[in-house]
Amino acid sequence: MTSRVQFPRECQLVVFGVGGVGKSALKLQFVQNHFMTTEYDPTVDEAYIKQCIIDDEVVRLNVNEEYGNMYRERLMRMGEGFLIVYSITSRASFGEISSFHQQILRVRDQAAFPVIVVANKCDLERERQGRKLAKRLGCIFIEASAKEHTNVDEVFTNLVREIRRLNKEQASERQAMASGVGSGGQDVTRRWSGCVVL
Ligand SMILES: Nc1nc2c(ncn2[C@@H]2O[C@H](COP(=O)(O)OP(=O)(O)OP(=O)(O)O)[C@@H](O)[C@H]2O)c(=O)[nH]1
Ligand SMILES: [Mg+2]
Repeated sequence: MTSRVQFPRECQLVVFGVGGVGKSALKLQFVQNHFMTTEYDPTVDEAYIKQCIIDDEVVRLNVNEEYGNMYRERLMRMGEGFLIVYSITSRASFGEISSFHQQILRVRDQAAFPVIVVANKCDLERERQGRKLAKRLGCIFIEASAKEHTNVDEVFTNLVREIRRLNKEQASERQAMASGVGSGGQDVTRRWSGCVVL
């Protein structure tokens, strides 16, 4: 009898957001469990990978961060799920969320994609306007503090769940198409995270 070793699936996640919102801090807190106290050096070529069990399934999360806007399209093409981070202390950072979201949908040519809007630095002040926007964009909304390790794991866990949910939806859609459901004059309707695409 042969036993088959199963390697965990690797999942590419990308963190977007304007400068200083805490992208590196979230990444470091999630992967290494500490809050960065010194300036993070983006030129250090280090992979940020964490193996986790989420809903009884093992996954190796590779967390990538955008520096400036170098390779933005490449990262948007590569990612299987995205964090769009703003800081509750910066209105300007909040203003850029929609633009990141639109660029992701355009680059991926999809009506929806696994995205989490993260209101970081929630240790500094309570600010709730992000919830409304995330709802409008059809994204999950989570407040986090990389400093106090609040909701850091929840951010990444929820994003992986979104990826799996969408993959399942698309697989069953493909199955339905292959078995002829939706043909013969019927409308084919695709549903993603609350959006209906005709
Ligand atoms: N109070 C507080 N400070 C934070 C938090 N997250 C990050 N910071 C601080 O915010 C500053 C910027 O954090 P970074 O993680 O470097 O932000 P970034 O988005 O990676 O910035 P760039 O890589 O320059 O675009 C640092 O001084 C962090 O210590 C948080 O949740 N709470
Ligand atoms: Mg950074």
